[in-house]
Amino acid sequence: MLILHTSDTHLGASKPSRLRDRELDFYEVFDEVVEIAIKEGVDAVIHCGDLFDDARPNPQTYYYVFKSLKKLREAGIEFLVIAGQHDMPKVSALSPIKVLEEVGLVKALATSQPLTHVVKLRSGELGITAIPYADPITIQEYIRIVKKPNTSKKLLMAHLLLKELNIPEAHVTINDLRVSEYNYVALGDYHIRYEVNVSGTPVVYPGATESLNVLEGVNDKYVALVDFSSGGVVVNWVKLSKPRKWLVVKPKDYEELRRFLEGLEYSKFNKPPILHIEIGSKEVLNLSRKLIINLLSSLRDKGKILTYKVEAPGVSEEGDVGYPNEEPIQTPTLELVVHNLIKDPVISDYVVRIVKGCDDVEFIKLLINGLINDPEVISKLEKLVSVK
Ligand SMILES: [Mn+2]
Repeated sequence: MLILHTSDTHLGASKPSRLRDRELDFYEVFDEVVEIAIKEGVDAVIHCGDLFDDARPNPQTYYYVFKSLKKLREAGIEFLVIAGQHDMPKVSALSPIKVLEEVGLVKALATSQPLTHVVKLRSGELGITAIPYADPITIQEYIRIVKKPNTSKKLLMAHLLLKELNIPEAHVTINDLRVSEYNYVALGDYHIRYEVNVSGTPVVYPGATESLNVLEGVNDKYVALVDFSSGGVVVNWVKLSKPRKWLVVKPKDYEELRRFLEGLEYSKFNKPPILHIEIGSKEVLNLSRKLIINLLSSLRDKGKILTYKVEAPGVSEEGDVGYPNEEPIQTPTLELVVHNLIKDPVISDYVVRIVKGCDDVEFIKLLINGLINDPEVISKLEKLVSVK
């Protein structure tokens, strides 16, 4: 029995700078994971949470997820998933994972409660204890109440942070997980690859498949192939080729940066990389800011790099040279377009509400009253029609 373990794909994310190319990066890498699963002929893909970046994915995100998962379904490969915090709506609403389950593309093993499953796969039965994301106290309660499966092959899937990672918001220790009761412990939530073996049981975070920030960006990305065929469980790592590279450069001044960028072999990257520059000092940055930005934006415009960020010690990110286009792009709303066209706030509000197909009785009353009692409204509307 062969299983592909992945997690934290954050589909729909577009960091940094809300770049369209970045959003596509995440889908492209997810599709690579699917292709690897098909090529390796795995029985199932297990996803340990944060499949989506947002609990309300946009149609484009669903489009790409459907497209990739359909390939798995056609190949007869199960996609088993638990919810991470990003897959969980803040208010009472459906997890997007449930949508995928309804159309037959995934098996949602745990979206709000821990559950124990026996999944029938091509090579036999696999028992899975599935624990979705929760706060540390709830996770500890989940671990206490959830039953281990009564099968020969046992897997624990959870979206949580181990205290052994030395990060502040950790949930539990490896000991709390009762690792020895399972053949393999599949984890998600930590974005960097991590593996320990606890008396024969691998405890594994495959890490995120694309990078959400520069700290993750400097690491290679992997999925784990988990082989249950032999006596013990064997983990083989497959390095992903699609993730975009981030380069961290620490030049002392402009000249050093220029020389470095001149000597860089851009063709060796699979995609134009993201540059993260930490210049020697605040003074150097202030002195040569214009030169630096000119150099970088020219590289970006030529398509040699995707985007860049410049920092200096002691210079906070706010108000400094951030990624260009970091400001959210204002999408032209209907209200904005109509208002710019008509200028008159009252009339443009009427028009917007009529265009949107208003069934608000109060508004219709207001509109009729306006038409009857305010001759100016009629004359404005008449002018509008005759001019346009
Ligand atoms: Mn995550």
